[in-house]
Amino acid sequence: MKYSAVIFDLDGVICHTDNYHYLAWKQIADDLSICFDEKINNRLRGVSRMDSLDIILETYNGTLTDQEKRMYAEKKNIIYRSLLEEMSPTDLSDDVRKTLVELQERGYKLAVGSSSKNAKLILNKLGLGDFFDAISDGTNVTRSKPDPEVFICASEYVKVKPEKCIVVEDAKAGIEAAIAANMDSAAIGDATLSGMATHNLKCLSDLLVIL
Ligand code: B16
Ligand code: MG
Repeated sequence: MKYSAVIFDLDGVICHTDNYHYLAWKQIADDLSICFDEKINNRLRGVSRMDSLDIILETYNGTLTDQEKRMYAEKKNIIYRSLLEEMSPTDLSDDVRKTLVELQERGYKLAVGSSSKNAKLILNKLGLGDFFDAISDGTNVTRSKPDPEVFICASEYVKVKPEKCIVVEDAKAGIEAAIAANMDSAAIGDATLSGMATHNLKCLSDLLVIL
């Protein structure tokens, strides 16, 4: 087998919490009278919470102290987590479920590589709390994608060399992180537009043909 491990980004690959992120950030932007739309929201894909706030503040007429920034980021997270309460195993698509199960049966190590500090909560909500061999997320890294740290950690957790890992990502920053980690990548959604990935997928089960 060319690869021994598959590292999945979470938001935009396994599930779709984009709209929850959007609704939560929108409330913060409205509080600060900042214009915020889907186009700006797209730039937040794969980007950490604090880096996302900095992008939103690009058009803010004023300055916030670090303490105020932390307060707004925490407020966004409280709104976001209350929206996540809506999630359940029915939010896992048949295509994603089928792909994960088949890859596990074929003997691949399966890991998550997500920027989110809420990754474990989301996986539990989806009924995938115990499914993956390893979870590398926003709680074990100090640097955000496009830095490769989150994927390097995932490969170390499953004890597979980077050259034998493939990353599945929906964000350009995530594909850049995979390249920096010396890993092949499969892009889905927005990330396919970057033209930088090793493979482009129309849906997750296309992986079953590539691997
Ligand atoms: P949190 P991923 C990323 O998840 C999201 O795409 C991004 O929009 C979010 O800002 C980031 O997680 C941090 O999330 O606020 O929950 O820590 O795509 O890397 O799985
Ligand atoms: Mg993503």
